[in-house]
Amino acid sequence: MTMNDIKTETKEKVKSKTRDEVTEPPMYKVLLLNDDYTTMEFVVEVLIFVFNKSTEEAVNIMLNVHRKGIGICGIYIYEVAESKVGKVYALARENNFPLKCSMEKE
Ligand code: TYC
Repeated sequence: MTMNDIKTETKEKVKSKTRDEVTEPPMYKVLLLNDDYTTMEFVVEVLIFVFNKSTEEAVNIMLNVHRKGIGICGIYIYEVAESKVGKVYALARENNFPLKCSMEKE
């Protein structure tokens, strides 16, 4: 192996590492679904507590879901989206609301 071969190999390794580091992870939309029983107040609280929304943003998202049937609460990497969906279900269950939430690859 010549010095040039080694240089070329090293450059290739650096290049592919750089490419890996800039590759963005797949993102997931967390969706909230409307129902007739969950209170508006509870949905707003969930959006503030789980999705870190301001009161104004939370009210807008909740009303959008209430009117359209479904709405986006946020877009996250897989693990974060999954954790937020889990938190929504835990809170809904504790409070006896049938609130539904899901995630979808962007
Ligand atoms: N439709 C509910 C009501 O009128 C409010 C609501 C909004 C429920 C958004 C769920 O994801 C939801 N009380």
